Amino acid sequence: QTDIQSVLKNLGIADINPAYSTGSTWGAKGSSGTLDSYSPADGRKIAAVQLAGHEDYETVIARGQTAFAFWRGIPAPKRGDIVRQLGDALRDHKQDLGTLVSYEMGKSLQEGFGEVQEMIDICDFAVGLSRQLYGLTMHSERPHHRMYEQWHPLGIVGIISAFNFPVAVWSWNAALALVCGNVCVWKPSSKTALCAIACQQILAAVLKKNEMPEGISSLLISEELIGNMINNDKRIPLVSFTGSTRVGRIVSAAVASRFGKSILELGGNNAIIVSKDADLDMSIIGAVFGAVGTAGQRCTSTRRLIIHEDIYEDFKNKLVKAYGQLRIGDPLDQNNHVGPLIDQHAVEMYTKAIEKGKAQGARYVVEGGVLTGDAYTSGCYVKPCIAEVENHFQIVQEETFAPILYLIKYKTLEEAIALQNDVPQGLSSAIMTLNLREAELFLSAAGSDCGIANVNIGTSGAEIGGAFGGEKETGGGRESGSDAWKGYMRRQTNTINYADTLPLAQGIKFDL
Ligand code: UN1
Repeated sequence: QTDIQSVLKNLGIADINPAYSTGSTWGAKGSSGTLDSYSPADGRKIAAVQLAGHEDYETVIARGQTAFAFWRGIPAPKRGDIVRQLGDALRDHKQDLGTLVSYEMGKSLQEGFGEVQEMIDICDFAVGLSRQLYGLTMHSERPHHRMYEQWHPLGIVGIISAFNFPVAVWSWNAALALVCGNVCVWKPSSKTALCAIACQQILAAVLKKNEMPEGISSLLISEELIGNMINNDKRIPLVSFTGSTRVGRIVSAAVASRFGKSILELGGNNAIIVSKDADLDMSIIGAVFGAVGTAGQRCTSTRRLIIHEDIYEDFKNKLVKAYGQLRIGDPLDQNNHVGPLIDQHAVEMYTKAIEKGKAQGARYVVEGGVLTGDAYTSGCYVKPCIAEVENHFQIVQEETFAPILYLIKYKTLEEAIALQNDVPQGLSSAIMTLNLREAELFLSAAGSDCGIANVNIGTSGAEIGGAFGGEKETGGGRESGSDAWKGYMRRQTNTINYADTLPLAQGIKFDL
């Protein structure tokens, strides 16, 4: 039994239940009610947190604006040093923060620690980046002219994150935004408010130690109100949103209508193609972890397996056997593979998806169901299940955030790639094959249409070093590694004339 109160105490948040924070200042002036945070692991209430209102929001934005004027003047490597210290603080708090993630969100303890590790990794990445943020130099067509480009910060970056990665997604955005010279305003999922308060507390302590002003990193606890305010606020030039395609569509339209920038990380409908030339044992591990890890609540969770007809029956039997060995229960108990869904609403969506699937022709080879009994009193535990389907079934075209895995049979790789691409979403994809021709075709322009395409690795568990995100209804945004930092800055092209005449571009003559 984990003593969650001492975890909260170790994280310094046992007595904090604010509506907002601008750093070391926590408050709730214009609070619009309270919200209880429950653990899906045992159904217990962890704490009550206040919800931010208009007045809180205005306080946060005003401090953010003042802080930006200061922060953008700090040299990027110095900003990087503060992010380095954040990484160090996260190393110190990995045990407690990972435990809180596991308890409040419901993912396994190993995955909770993994999430904190992703935070540490992105801090390391951002520290290096803080001495780069490179622009290019170009050759001017005019004599004695120099042309180059430089990157400037944007201002306040709004981060709206989801419950499923309650701490890592914030850090991918915040670590990059901060080294780029922006300040951050975070509206986390109200389902994982305590994880957010813990992160804010850790960063606030680092900022305070460095005598930084309030407003460099702010937090607003809210259900929908604050998200809408952020989306429509001209003072927030960039909104990074992680969540459903349905809400993403609203965010995208609101931000675009005021010519703001957005980074959208929306739904996935990720498939693994299992070739007849695959290493089947490896494929089973990749497929099962992808489908049941985080109880199927990752954007990158494996939702579909597209399996070659020659090995279909064999692979299906192996899968059914593997599912028989899954242990479902308390995510903090490291003997269990699968924890609960986030809440009972999620359980309802899971149950409905199974019913809809059956009505549309899905044949379940591993039956689902809600678990009951002493170990499952929260009512959030469900059985991972597997169904044989056709790709065009409406339910298969949708992302259900639950451990439901669909099996589809194929004959040729071209057909498999077409099936893999034939969904509205385009986040992650994978092929299991030892055949070089197949692997390369899958990665070619005629292959996967997703933002992430893997060979002999499942669809989930991306490293932070690469750009993370996807195409089509996944939203097109990129976060994390590679040059995703450019999304957090504005590019400026500069031309400098050191001649004693003023030649015009394109050879235009203009004499006075
Ligand atoms: C998400 O589900 O929102 O690739 C992000 C992965 C993780 C990130 C998932 N690194 O599964």
